[in-house]
Amino acid sequence: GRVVIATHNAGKLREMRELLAPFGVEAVSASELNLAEPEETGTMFSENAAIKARAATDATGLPAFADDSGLCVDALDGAPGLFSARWSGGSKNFSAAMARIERELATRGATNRRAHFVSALVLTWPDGHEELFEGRVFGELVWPPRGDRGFGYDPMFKPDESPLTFGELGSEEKHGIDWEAGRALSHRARAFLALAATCLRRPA
Ligand code: ITT
Repeated sequence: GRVVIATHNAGKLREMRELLAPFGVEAVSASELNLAEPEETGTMFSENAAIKARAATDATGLPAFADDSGLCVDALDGAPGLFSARWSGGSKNFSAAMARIERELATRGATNRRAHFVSALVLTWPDGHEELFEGRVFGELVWPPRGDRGFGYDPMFKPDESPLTFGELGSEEKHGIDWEAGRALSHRARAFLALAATCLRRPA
């Protein structure tokens, strides 16, 4: 059947489509359906993902996936975290958001450049049932940013598993999915791997 991908973020939508593709589900996005964006009032990634997915299911009567994600910087006490999209301002300027991270690290005289991405993936069903899957990836912040292949904060984040930033990796490498080994690289691919393990048939 059809599912809604409840996002208005083009980079995220592309990745979620790629991650769903092997399962042969027909996916339509919240932007294609002109669905309103609900207010993200939660205090945790999982709450905001549930708000977005449930709003899409309520509006369409279809199952819906939503991802709420962010970059958490250790030396900034986890910021921008839940506010990762909001740090880019209304114009979604991630060069400015990355520069702000670098500036705040400098202001604090921080030498610790550890950070991680989080993805909370919620699947809601018309019968009220919902499921939550999470993925995380740990790494280092680089400066200046490198690569233009990803979106958001990708050019500034280098996962521990690779010498390249997410901005330098192609999306196959960023997902880094190995079905046989049950491994993935990105936070989002790790969340989808957890989902695949429980409620979807593994791709052939
Ligand atoms: P939707 O709510 O419509 O899905 P959004 O951009 O507002 O879109 P979030 O509230 O989850 O999504 O914000 C997460 C932000 O964190 C997002 O805008 C990106 O800038 C950043 N982010 C999340 N995953 C990322 C990734 O894989 N690579 C780079 N940046 C990422």
